[in-house]
Amino acid sequence: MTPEVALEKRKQMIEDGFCVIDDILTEEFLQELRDESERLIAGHVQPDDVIYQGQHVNVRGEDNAYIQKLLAWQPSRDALEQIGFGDFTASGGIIILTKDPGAPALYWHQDWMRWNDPLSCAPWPQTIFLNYYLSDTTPENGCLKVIPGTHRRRIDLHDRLVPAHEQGARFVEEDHPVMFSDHPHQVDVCVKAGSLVLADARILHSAYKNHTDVRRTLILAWHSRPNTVPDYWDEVIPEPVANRDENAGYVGSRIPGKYLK
Ligand SMILES: O=C(O)CCC(=O)C(=O)O
Ligand SMILES: [Fe+2]
Repeated sequence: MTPEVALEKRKQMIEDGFCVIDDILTEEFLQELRDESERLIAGHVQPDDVIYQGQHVNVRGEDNAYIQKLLAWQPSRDALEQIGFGDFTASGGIIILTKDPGAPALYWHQDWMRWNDPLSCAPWPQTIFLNYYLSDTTPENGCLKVIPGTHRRRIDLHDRLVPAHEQGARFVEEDHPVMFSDHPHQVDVCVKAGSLVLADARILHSAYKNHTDVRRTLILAWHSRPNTVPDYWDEVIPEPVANRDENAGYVGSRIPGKYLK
């Protein structure tokens, strides 16, 4: 990645809340991950409550050499470093999320769990997901969709959504008119297998239903950085962030409050 492209990706993460980096995995490693994810899925029973997320297999790097290799994958680490995100560290595990043939859409949601923390209004990302799609994705097979800018700006949808995952969204009906809606500002994130999608945990995102007869597999790895101002940041620091009390013990929350304007 050239310095210009890296700067562009960082800008997109800050302004839009997501970006795509192509050709991160080699063809050989991609095939290893396909084989390994199929093996893991075969030995897994999908829980009933994750129909919208897919198989949902949790794997720790320390328990699986392929996953460890992915978490330490040098091209990804280099890309993060170039963008200025070298201080992000992996949680240590990944989740294999699928859209099996005919599987339903994923509901609109965001994954930030710290909405009581003033860091919620940081312009820069604190927690991101690294999404590795193991096949090409399209609206037909369940690609990701996002609403750019919603990691920092409240829109109509924020106040109409059922909170994500175990907090409610897993239990909504498949025809829920808001959770599975189309939004005028949504963007389809169609990628090539082996590309890397980076996204801010705060961004509103969802995924289409898989209308094909081939499984769409995703390996998702959460990464977070320290509660500090990033080295690259030379613009204004929002007042709540500047005055944040590191020892306040903010209670976790998935529901955006006063820090989402
Ligand atoms: O399936 C996808 O493309 C995204 C998955 C996701 O965002 C989630 O499960 O929280
Ligand atoms: Fe998500």
